[in-house]
Amino acid sequence: MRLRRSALLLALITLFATMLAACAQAPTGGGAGPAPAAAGGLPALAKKDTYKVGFSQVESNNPWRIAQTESMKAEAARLGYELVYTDAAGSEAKQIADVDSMIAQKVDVIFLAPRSEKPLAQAVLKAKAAGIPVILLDRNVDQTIAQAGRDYVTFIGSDFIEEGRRAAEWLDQATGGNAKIIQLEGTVGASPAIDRATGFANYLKDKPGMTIIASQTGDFARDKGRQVMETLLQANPDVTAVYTHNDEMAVGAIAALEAAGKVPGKDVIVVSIDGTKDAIQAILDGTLGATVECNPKFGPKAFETMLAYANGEQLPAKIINPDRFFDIKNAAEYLPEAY
Ligand code: GYE
Repeated sequence: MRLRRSALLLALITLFATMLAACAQAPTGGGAGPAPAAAGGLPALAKKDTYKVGFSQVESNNPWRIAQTESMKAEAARLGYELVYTDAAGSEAKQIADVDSMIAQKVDVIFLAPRSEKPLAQAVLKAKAAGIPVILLDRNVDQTIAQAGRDYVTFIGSDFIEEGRRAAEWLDQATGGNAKIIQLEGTVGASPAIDRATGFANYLKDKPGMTIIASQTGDFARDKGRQVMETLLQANPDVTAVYTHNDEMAVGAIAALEAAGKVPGKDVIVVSIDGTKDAIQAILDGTLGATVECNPKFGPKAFETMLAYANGEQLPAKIINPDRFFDIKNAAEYLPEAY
């Protein structure tokens, strides 16, 4: 008798647990509550005919960003998806608020181009808690706070350490292994700024003739780059090379060099990263030596990755875009394609 009663109790408990689990896994088509969890604790993405997709952009003050936004918008339009687009105008606080608003609008997925590694990692965690999967575009977040496969789906972008290494290798060859270098860094705390500095410095470790004599942030911006270069030039008139973390700062640095009576490309060799139209033109003009490509045309890859996730495919922690390299040998050929 006692045995039968405990068996009945067990059956009841099992039934109740099954019902609870079924509730937790119920599809949330009406937007009621967070989506079910996929493997690894990530929010799942339902398979649907159409999606409401968020894209949180960092800023729009440079051609790289504009090309990326255009590519995202074009692909969303081609697929017939609704795109909720925000521009943080270079503010971390605004970008965090932008992600909050996307959560409130119950987008299906968020594409996030995080301004810097740490503050935006918190935004990733908030989206996860709300049951919205995040795919990082072009910049990564701090891995001690948020991780691919656990807190966000994946990162799509370039190998920034390799970009920095390639810039250093070219500069080493172009200067015969002898250079006094000024480095203009990207946005403080942004993964491409951190990694491009690392890749460059690592290459120079066993190059005693190559020294970084000054290094400061120009916030990935043209005019900031020009101003910082102007100041650094006064303290370091013996500079013979400039490494900038993006092309906008290279264009700014070239203007500052010219204003100071230097001849960029002769007195001072400049190397950069991105591949914008202005940079390619500067290569043709002889003022910029070379630029390592960093491809901004993310649209097709971003949405393809999102659909692969909805299909339950296993995705790597990083999806790396292949980057080309531009110098005087191929600049003219690439110019019509540049943005
Ligand atoms: O190089 C720069 C942009 O995060 C990879 O950010 C991107 C960088 C790119 O502002 O021009």
